[in-house]
Amino acid sequence: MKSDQSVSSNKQLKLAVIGLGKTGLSVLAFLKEMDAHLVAFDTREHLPNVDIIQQQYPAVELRLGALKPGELNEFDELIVSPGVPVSEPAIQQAIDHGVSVVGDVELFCRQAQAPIIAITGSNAKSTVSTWIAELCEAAGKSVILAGNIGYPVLEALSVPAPDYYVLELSSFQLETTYSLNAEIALLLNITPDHMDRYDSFLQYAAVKERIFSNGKWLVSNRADELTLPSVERTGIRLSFGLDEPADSTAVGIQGGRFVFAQQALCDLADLPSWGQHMLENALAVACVSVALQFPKEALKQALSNFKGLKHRCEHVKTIHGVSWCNDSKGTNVGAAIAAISSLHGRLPIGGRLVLLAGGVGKGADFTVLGKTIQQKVARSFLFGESANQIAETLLERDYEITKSMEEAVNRAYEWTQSGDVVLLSPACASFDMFNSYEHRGDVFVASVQALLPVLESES
Ligand code: UMA
Ligand code: ADP
Repeated sequence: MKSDQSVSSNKQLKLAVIGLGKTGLSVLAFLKEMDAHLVAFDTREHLPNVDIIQQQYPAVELRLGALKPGELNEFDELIVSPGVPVSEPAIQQAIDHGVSVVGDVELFCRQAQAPIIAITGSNAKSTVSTWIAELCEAAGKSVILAGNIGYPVLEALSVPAPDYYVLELSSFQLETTYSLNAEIALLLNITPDHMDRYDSFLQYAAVKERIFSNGKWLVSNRADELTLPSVERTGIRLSFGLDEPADSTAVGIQGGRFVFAQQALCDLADLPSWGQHMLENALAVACVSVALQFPKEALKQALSNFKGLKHRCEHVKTIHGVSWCNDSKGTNVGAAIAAISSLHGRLPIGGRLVLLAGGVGKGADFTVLGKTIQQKVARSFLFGESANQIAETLLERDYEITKSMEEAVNRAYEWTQSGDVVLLSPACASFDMFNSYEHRGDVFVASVQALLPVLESES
């Protein structure tokens, strides 16, 4: 692929924008002023916003429906949205014809005028990216947070450059990015996800590792070997972990403090009491503070003020001593295991953990999740496409299959007693029953709230 080709330098270019969701629309806006022939594709036959697109971009040729064999071969460059697999035959044919295939993040990197802090991982990306943005602000720096978090990177180029861009990057985005040279690149963790899109787990892990391409500071997770940069990477290594730091490439915990190079960064006593996975996330944030030499006060402020994000292990309500927790963003096995382990480690004495899970499995193997559930969860209420597949990893007496979120919540309510914790951490995508993970979380919260009239009439 022609990674050095600049779409902004050649007036004769013929460009294809593939996928017309958030990313595709941001690409059209970015390329609007260019004197290039733009053709926009979407494999959906009917786009709800087609009239608006045609009105806003009258010069853009719109082609809807399945991509035809060979129809992309005539282009100079394809700008492909992250949700469109590059394995799509028409895209592969174009690659074979020497056509350059890039994503929006590549276009962004070619133009960005401020250092980039790039974050990827199977889980915790949004949490850590947001936290890093808050850290930069606590240190008095201006920052734009963009990428997979929901704000397309090219939209960030339409406003003045900040001191730092903080980019949450997915594996899909990394696949089509060649010019990333992050000031700091963080690879938080790697557990299986999107296995319906990759040939193997190792292929997925190798795509994640691309975050380190030409990076200055390369930050990895000591507890997860797959996050280490490959040997040929030249940047400065830094790792985070819950253990004691062995040398000055490591941030860790020693004597009740976050420590780097024998220096205390902050006291655990000054921070909220988090579960293990949030502590790991906080250590990743501390690595950024170390690399950018921010004052310790800024780190302490950012760590102690962080409120967490909606739909991530979010406490909803305690009803008659039963605590209800919304982790709807737990969309893969690794996330659900982290949430289960974190809450299990903090159960009140005699309390039991109850799990609500299920949805679109994305080709996942639920065996490891099953083992964790068997060890840590007293009862599971399963729903959606993968309910039976998850059930196969459990003992029959330990789960129930339910037809809806409302039914799962009601059954969990009937089953629990004071001291128990009910966790929604589905380990699956939401699209079989909901519009999004936010919608799923909202339905869960509404179902929990709806228990109250029942309670009121009971008491
Ligand atoms: N489309 C096709 N053909 C296909 C697939 C999709 O034409 O084979 C079209 C769809 O019809 C639709 C458009 O492409 O019109 C959607 O594009 P998209 O799926 O790339 O989604 P965007 O709206 O552009 O949002 C993307 C990210 N989505 C995905 O990666 C699936 C958003 O991440 C991201 O916030 C946004 O760009 C801005 O950068 C979401 C996500 O689910 C949150 N990410 C995955 C995750 O976090 O696990 C990776
Ligand atoms: P992402 O953007 O990668 O999906 P989020 O910050 O949105 O990450 O969190 C997604 C889920 O990941 C949360 O719901 C939580 O259960 C889980 N999670 C948070 N931190 C960690 C961690 N350090 N390791 C594993 N899972 C985590």
